[in-house]
Amino acid sequence: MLIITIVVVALALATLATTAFVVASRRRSAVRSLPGSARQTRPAPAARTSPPEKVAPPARAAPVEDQDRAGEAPGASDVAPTELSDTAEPAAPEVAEPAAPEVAEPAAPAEAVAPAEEEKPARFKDRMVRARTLLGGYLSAVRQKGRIDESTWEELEEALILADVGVLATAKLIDGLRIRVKSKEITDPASLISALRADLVELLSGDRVLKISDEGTTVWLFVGVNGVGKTTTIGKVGLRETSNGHRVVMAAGDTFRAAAADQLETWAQRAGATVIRGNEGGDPGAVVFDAVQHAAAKACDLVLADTAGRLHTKTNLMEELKKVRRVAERPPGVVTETLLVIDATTGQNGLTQARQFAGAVGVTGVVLTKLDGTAKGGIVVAIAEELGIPIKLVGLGEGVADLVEFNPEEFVDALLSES
Ligand SMILES: Nc1nc2c(ncn2[C@@H]2O[C@H](COP(=O)(O)OP(=O)(O)O)[C@@H](O)[C@H]2O)c(=O)[nH]1
Ligand SMILES: [Mg+2]
Repeated sequence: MLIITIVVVALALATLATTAFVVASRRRSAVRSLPGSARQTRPAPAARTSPPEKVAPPARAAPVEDQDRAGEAPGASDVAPTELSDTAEPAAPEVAEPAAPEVAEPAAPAEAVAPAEEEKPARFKDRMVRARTLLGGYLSAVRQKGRIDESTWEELEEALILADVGVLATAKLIDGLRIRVKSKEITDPASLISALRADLVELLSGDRVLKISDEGTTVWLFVGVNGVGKTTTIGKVGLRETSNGHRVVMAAGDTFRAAAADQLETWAQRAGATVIRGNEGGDPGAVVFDAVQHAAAKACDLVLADTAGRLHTKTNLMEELKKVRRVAERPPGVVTETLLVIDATTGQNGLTQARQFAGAVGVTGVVLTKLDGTAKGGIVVAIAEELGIPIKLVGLGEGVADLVEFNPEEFVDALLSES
């Protein structure tokens, strides 16, 4: 009897232990598969990271290849918009290296080689290599989203600031688009991108004609800081204008170094133009005055006046340029254009220069050089928006055919290119 009782009690205990074990293990597996478990619901970063991949350093080194890699890089979304705006300026150093295949080809020293007729005019999309690959990822991400929400605006803002459009112009563009989305005029990402494109084209559609005076001798003054491409631009414009039937005199108003006048002479020979030069360190105003007198005496109708981006003396550059302008205006001289030459690779610095020169000498148009290769391009928008100065000519390379009339549609297409 005792034995039977012991066996029954032992069996009961064993059953209890088994039941407890099964219940406990079921609970554990239930917790693991709960939908709200913290680790599993943290969003996979893929969706949000795809556009900033464009910002990651490799994008600069190998832009074309990167198009295909968009969407891979987790963690790139950590880059905040404010940080991006700060990086807009110092982009120059790393920019020097991305010798993309398209850019390599125009780098030949045009001065000594091929005549103008043999060179095909440069195309924006082919040359704006960096700008072209900068915004593509952002725009594709905005488009693929399927709807417009707060992150859409963040992407667009980030993209425009990154492309050098500048904080003010970006805010203005975004605000305008937001109003139209609110009023349901724009309802989907594709229309939003089209509207941005149209706004940019309109903003950049200034008067691009370089004016010739009917009375007197036309003078086009070229101003800008050192190294931006003034002398090269005068050479290219001179060649273009002599081909258009004008009789051109070039004034070597950069008397800071003799080499500047020599450089101008090389271009003048090519263009069939005359150069008037003074002594090194001489008065730039006197050189321009002589050039106008010479043009009038020889029945030439156009004077292209080079100026210095720095001076020998402590005289303020802006004061000196005002003086040059006054002298150039003496009859028969008529200054119809004061063209500010800006190097597109200097980013927001270009905007600062534009403000200073515009305030001092009344700039009528901008020539934006070096838009090929490493420039981000958006500075064009910043200048047009903030100063209302039209971009008249653009340098897309060093070759003689690489100075072209600014074309807003082609430019915006290249800037907003998604391929
Ligand atoms: N890549 C590129 N280089 C340019 C362009 N325009 C000018 N340059 C180069 O910029 C350098 C400085 O030009 P220069 O005319 O001497 O500048 P300046 O000091 O303003 O007269 C030269 O090596 C030019 O060949 C352009 O549109 N693209
Ligand atoms: Mg020069």
